Amino acid sequence: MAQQRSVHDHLLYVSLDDVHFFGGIYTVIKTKAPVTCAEYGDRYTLIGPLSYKSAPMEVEAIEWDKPTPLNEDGTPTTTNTANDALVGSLSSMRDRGVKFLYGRWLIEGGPKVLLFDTGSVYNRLDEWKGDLWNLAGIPTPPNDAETNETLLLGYLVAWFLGEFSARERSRAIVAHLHEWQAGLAIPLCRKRHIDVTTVFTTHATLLGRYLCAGSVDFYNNLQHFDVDHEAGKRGIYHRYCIERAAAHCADVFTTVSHITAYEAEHLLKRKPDGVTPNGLNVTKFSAMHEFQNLHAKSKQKLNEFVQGHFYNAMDFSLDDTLYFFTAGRYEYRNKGLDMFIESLARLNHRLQQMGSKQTVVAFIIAPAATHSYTIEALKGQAVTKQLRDTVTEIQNRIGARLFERTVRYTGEHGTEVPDPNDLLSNEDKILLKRRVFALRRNSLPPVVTHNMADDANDPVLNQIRRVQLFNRTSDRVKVVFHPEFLNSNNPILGLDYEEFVRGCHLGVFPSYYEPWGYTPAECTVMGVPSITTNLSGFGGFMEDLLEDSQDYGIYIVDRRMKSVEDSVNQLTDQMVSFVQKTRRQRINQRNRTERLSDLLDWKRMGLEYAKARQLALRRAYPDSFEDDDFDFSDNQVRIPRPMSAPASPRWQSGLMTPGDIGTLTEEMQSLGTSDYAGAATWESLIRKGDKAED
Ligand code: G6P
Ligand code: 1S3
Repeated sequence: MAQQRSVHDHLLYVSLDDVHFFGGIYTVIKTKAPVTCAEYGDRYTLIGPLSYKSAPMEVEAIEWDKPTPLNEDGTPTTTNTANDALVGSLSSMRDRGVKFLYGRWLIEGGPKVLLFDTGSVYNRLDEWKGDLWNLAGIPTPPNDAETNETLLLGYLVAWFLGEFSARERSRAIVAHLHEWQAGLAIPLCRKRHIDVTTVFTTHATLLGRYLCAGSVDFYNNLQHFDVDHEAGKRGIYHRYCIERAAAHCADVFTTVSHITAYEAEHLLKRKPDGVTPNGLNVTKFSAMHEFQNLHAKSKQKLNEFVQGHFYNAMDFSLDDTLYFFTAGRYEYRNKGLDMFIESLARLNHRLQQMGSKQTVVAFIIAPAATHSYTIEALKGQAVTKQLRDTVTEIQNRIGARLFERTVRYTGEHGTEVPDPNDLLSNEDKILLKRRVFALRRNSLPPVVTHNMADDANDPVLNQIRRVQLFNRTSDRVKVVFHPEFLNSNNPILGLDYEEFVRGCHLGVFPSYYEPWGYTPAECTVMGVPSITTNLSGFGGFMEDLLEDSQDYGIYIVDRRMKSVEDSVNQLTDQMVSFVQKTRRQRINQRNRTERLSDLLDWKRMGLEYAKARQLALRRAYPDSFEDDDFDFSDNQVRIPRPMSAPASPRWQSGLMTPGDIGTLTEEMQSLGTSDYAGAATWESLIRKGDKAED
C-alpha cells in the first residue's frame, strides 16, 4: 500500500510544531514558513495547540465544512478550502468531541494551520496516560501540567494523522515535529503503524539545559552522565522519556547545530542524522547603505534614553559613547550573563587605566519578575522630556524674536545684526532655571529600570554589586539592566527590539549553553557586529564558515578549550579592541557583517530541511527510489578567495549547503530542492564584497 503513494511529485508536508507565540522556536517556525509555503503551497499545514487568547489575532478561520462557492467558469471563488481527506478527518474528529481551529496563519505566505483545543479532550487524559504506559512504558505523573498538555497534543496529532493517512492515499505524508512537547506523536505513529514518515528536530535537550544551568563541567563529561539517574534526580524522567522516544522512533532525527548533535548523541543516545540550522528572513534594502542610516536613526533614540537615564551625571559625550547589549531568556549561566558582567568590569578597569575618553553603556535585556518601573527611572525620562519641550518652546520664541528684530533692524547698536544677548527673555531664563533645578539628583543613575520582585537574590544584580559597576562618573562602563523584553510603548526605553538592536554597536552573547542562538544571527542580518562563543550553535557555524570571522564582525570566545578566567580575558580583549575602533572602522565593519546575511537566509538554510524530508521519504519508502535518483559524484565548485580583505570564507559553493559541514548520513543531491539551490551562493556574497569593500 505504502509504495502506491507518490513520493516525488505530490508531497504533503505537515509540520507539527509547538507553536507558542514567543521564543526562539517560534522564530524558527514563523520565519521558515514562507520558504516552505513557496515549495509546498497549500499542501503545507502547521499543527499545534490552540490558544483562544492569541489565535484570533494570528489566524483567519477557514470554513472547511462548507462547500466552496464556485465562479461562473466553475473555478473556486477562494483558495481557503480543504481537500476531501482533510474534511473527512476533521469531521470524524469533530463528531467525537474534538475542538480545533483550521485556518490561515496571518504571516507571509499564509500557511494553513490546524490548532487543536487540548481542553476539549481533557476527559480522555487518564485513558491516554494508561495507554502510553502500556504502549511505551512512559510514566506521566499527575501534577505536571506541561506534560499533560504534551500528552493531549501528541494523542490528538497521532489521531489526526491516522485519520488523514487513511483517506489521503495518493501522496506521501511527511510529518516534521519540533521539540519534545510536540514529539510524542512520533512513537504513537510508530506503534500504530500509521503510514507517514517522520522527522524530529530538537532545539536543545531537556537534560542538557538542566545540567548546564547547574555547575557541572558539561562538555567534558557528556559521555559519562548516567542519563536516567540525572533525569530522575531533577524530576524530569518522564519528559526525558518522551524526548528520547521521539528521537529514537523518528525516521530522521536532526538538531539545530553540531554542538547539540554531539550533546543529543550522548544524552538521547541517538546520533542525529544531520543538522538543520536556523535561518531568518533577510530584508534586503534597495539602497545598500540604508541599514547604516537606520543605525544612525535608532542610535538617536538610544541617545535620548541615555540623556534621560544619566541626567545630571553625564560627564561623557554621546559622540564618544558606544552601546553594547545582551538579550535573551534570563538563564544567568547558560546565556553567559555571568561572563558578560565580569568582562564589563574588566573592560571598565582597562578603559580607566588607558585614560580612554570612550564610554560604553551596556544594556542587559532579560525578563525577570518585577513589580513596576522604578520612580527614579521614570523621573529621569520625565524631567529630560520637560527640558526638551521647554528648549523647543524657547527656541521657537527666540526664532520669532530674531526674525522680528532683524526685519526692522536699523543698526542702532553699531553692529550688523541685533544683539544676541537680548534674544533670551527673563521669562525664558526663569523657565530654564526651573528645569535645571528639576534635573538635580542626589543618587547615582540607577543600574536597574524596574523594582525587582527579589532584588536581594537576583543573580545579575548581585554580580553587579560584587564588581561594583554602579554607574559612577569615574566609570567608563555604565550598566542598564532592563528586566523586561522591549516594546515601542515602553515609557522608559520606547523602542521595539529590532530598532534597539540597530541602534547598538555590539551584541555580546557569551553563552555556555546555546544550541543555536538567534540573537547574534539577528545582529548579523542587521549589520551589527556581535560576540558569541564556540559553545553556541551559531558560533560554531560561523567558525566553520569563515577563515577569520572577526574581520566580518563575528567575534567568537573560546569557551571550549579555555579556562573560565582565560575566556573572560578573551572577551574583555575583544571588547577593548572594539572600543578602540574609529567611527570609520566601525562603519566598514558593519558593512562586512551585513554582507554575511545571505548565508543565514532561509532560502539557503531551508535546503537542509528539504534534505531531511528527502531522507525520511527514502527511509520510509525505499522501493520508490531508484538508485539513479541520486547523483553521488563530487562536483563541488571551489569559490576563489575574495580579491579584497577580509579573508575568504572556508566554504565551497555549488552544491554545498549549510549542513554539508558534516552532516546528513545519507549523502544526497538536491532532489526537488531547486527552490533553494543557488538562491544565495558564495559567489554572490563575494562579488558583492569586492564591489563594496571600502
Ligand atoms: C551610520 C550613518 C553615519 C553615522 C554612523 C555612526 O553609518 O550612516 O552617518 O556617522 O552610522 O556610526 P557609529 O558607529 O559612530 O554609531
Ligand atoms: C532554543 O531556545 P533557547 O533560547 O531555549 O531554540 C532556539 C531555536 O532553535 C535556539 O536558537 C536556542 O539556542 C535554544 O535555546
